[in-house]
Amino acid sequence: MMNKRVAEMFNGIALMLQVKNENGFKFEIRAYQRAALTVDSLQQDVGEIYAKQGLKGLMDLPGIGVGLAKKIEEFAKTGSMKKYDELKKEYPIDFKTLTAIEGIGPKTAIRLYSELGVKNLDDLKTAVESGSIRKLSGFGVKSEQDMKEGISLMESSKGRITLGEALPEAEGIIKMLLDTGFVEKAIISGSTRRMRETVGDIDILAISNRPEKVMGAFANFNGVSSIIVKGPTKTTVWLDIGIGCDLRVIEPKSFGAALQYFTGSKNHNIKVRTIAIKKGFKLNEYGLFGKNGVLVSSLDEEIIYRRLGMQWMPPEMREDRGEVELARKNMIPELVDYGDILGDLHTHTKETDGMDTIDEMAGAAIKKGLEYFAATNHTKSLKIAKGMSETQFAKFFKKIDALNIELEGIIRILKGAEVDILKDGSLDLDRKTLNSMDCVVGAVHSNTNMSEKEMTDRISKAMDSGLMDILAHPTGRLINEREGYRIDLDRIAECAERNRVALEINSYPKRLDLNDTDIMRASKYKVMFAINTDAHNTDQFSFMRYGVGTARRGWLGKDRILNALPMDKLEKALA
Ligand code: DGT
Ligand code: CA
Ligand code: CA
Repeated sequence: MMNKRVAEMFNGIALMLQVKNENGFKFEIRAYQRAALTVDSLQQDVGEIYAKQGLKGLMDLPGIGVGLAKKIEEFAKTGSMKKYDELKKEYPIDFKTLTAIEGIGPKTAIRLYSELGVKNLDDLKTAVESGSIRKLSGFGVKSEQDMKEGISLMESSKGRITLGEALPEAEGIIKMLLDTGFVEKAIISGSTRRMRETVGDIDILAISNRPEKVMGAFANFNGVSSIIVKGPTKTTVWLDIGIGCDLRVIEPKSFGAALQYFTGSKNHNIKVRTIAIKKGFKLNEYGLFGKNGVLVSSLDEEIIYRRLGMQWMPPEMREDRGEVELARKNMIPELVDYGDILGDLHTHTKETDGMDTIDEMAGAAIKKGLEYFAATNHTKSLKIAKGMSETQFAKFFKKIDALNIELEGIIRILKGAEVDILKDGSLDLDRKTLNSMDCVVGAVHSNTNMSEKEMTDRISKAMDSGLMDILAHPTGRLINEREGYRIDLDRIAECAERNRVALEINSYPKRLDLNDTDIMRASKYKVMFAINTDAHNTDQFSFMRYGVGTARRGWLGKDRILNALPMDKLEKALA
């Protein structure tokens, strides 16, 4: 899949144009940014779209005009983009790595380059260590310390990418393998199958009687940057997206055993194998064997678990967090399923920092089969996102009213906001405006550097207003980028229960907030959860599965999910 590299180049071009001339290129910069977002969240490979449908197919994508389509074509044909290469000569800076560090935006990256000669992470580390950051005007010891923490967070996460990057890539590989015609079955295992929030490497299992052909096709896949080991039963490659991928060709008869083994997690497997040994069995990737090495079962995962006296359990639960004990007592809960979600209660439009109009978002939501979705734009204090005032919301809601009449019986658009929870715990819009909404999503975006008590008080006060329906991304963490702000989750969940505020499971791949362990903890309270995409364009409605996977990893059932309710019941719950 080449989406990642294309998106990176578009973003890179936008960044460098921004630096080149702060006031010019505005339109062009926005076009590149929008295209990067589109390509990045696309689940299908742009290379494949181009191969099948040419420039026309590319131009059907949101935000891709003829000029940008030609850039993608150029990349598909040559593996590079002239415009990007030219700009890069002027700014030989590793923007991608540097701007991923908390507190460094493109402008700071340029200043670090022009004033200190910082081009990459190594240079930055040297600059931080030598104390030269604090000497720049506008910087101090504090900002230098923040950068240092940002660097160490980034280094500790090195080598793992988000599920939102890994899963589409793994699916692309599966499709390519099946398309060769030499593969009978191909399936994702490992952490990707468990829907873990980050993935260290992708693990794929295939059944084929032409393994050498399969390995050949795999090694030639367009997302592969190098081949690490190539053999007839196992091949390991390095992918352009920055992680490795193991492909194993296995015997058809050991499919179930291999799937169980390579799905993991390692800790889950260790626990299951210990039980097998206690019962006089031997369990490995080839099968479950009895006393004299007699095969008991190997074809089917479910039967293997059953022979061990356990219920089958969803891969998302296999982390050795008590699921084995439950399975032995036949008490595996029924988890919310990927098809159970009927709506989305947190999305953005062009009026603020979204990329698409409310009409376009409605069209995409209909395509996804949603019964309803809430348009929840940012509020006035959040200036960088063009947050809206009371009057702007009133005007925007008239548009929604009109659209709802047009779309009656097809989809329902709920009027809402992602309202800022200000420093003192008050909400960023007046009571009258908030009361006019169907769905009020509260969120912290500013002054995040508070003590745990202060932050918990602040959020609790906002929920106590009685005006909020959902608390968005409760911890504010960004995977591989920044830690969440400090909160007392027990107090927050208790307060949410009291005020009937749902806690969000934000599906944005970088967020997944609340995460699996937080969900387990919060679900001890009688609180509902809302699994939302936080979509900023039409494609991002597809993020929903990452949130559902996270909810399943937190053992949630459908009855705990607000947006698994049909419209009539949801309306009552929100009222
Ligand atoms: P990752 O790649 O770090 O995101 O996490 P996984 O879980 O995909 O780990 P990986 O790729 O090292 O191994 C895939 C699965 O293979 C793992 O979940 C369980 C199984 N496995 C690997 N090593 C061992 C082991 O030493 N013992 C057992 N019982 N299973 C193992
Ligand atoms: Ca793996
Ligand atoms: Ca692996």
